[in-house]
Amino acid sequence: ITDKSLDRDCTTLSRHVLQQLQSFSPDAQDLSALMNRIALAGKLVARRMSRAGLMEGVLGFTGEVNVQGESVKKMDVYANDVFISVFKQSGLVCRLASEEMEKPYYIPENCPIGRYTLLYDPIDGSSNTDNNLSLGSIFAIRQQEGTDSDHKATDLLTNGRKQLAAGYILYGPSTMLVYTIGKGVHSFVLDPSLGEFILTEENIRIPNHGSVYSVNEGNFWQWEESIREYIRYVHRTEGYSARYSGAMVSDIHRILVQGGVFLYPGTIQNPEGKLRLLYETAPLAYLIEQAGGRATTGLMDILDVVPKKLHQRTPLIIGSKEDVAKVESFIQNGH
Ligand code: AHM
Ligand code: MG
Repeated sequence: ITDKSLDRDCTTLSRHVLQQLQSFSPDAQDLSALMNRIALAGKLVARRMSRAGLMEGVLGFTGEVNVQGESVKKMDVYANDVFISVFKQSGLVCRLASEEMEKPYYIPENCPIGRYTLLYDPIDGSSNTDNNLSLGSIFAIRQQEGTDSDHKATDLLTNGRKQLAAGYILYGPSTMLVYTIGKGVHSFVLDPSLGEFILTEENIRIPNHGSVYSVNEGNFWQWEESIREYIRYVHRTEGYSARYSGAMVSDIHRILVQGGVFLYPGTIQNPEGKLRLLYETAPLAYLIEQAGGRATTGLMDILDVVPKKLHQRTPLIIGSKEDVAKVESFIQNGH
């Protein structure tokens, strides 16, 4: 074993966050502790998923419908609660807002000093849960502004440039955590024998162009003509490959590594599309921009969108700079 590999084997997530900030300031300590908690939630979710088919009561639906009008799976509830319970013990987070909860969840005992809000999608790609396919969790951390004494959380209705940290956990053949605190994008793999996320790549850069396009083409006739025209362009241009898994964390992770573009456009019936800004599109936009890519609604950068409500949706076109620009030019100029 060389010193270098030993060093790499020892760079845990919390150490990495501290190194990024190069100081022992209170902020650095806080962010390191917060990322550590997110990692713990990821480990708990990964552990349950790894044995899901062997245990009673893990897979399938609860019978409830969430605030988005979607059927809730048992795993959605479990993962949602895991994040709440790990942050209850952290002392740092006063509020959590997620895809599965109509209103933010307050932890009153953390509120006088709790300065942070966690925004998260506990299970991204829920339809993959019962099939043993890739899933994700998406997260972002924001500073709480004001006291929010009326629990209306209006300070969350600001643009994505206010995010302090963002990233995702990918539950694939291995469990990965990819994050940014505004200083590049870094990936970690969970070593189950150590129970630690270990650094695997620092300062990941997304290629400027890639051959993958990732979109649910089943919606073809529901889209605006400009999106259909872009897809026709892809079909007649040599070298493109379609990849769409049903979990955007895994599709966007592929694009982060290999380049390309992921699209979830609006439809004529739902011009805002499906994905939600605060805990899906804005965190991923922040991360992909930090890696040198772009994320847009087609008309404006995702990070400039100011939501009117907590669960606001946005169209999403995200990935390599050149590929995103190509889609944008179809939307804005028709070619
Ligand atoms: P979810 O958080 O309820 O799972 O929804 C988000 C997911 C994305 O991961 C994925 O890209 C998309 O929804 C799939 O939706 P569709 O089946 O409409 O293509
Ligand atoms: Mg989701």
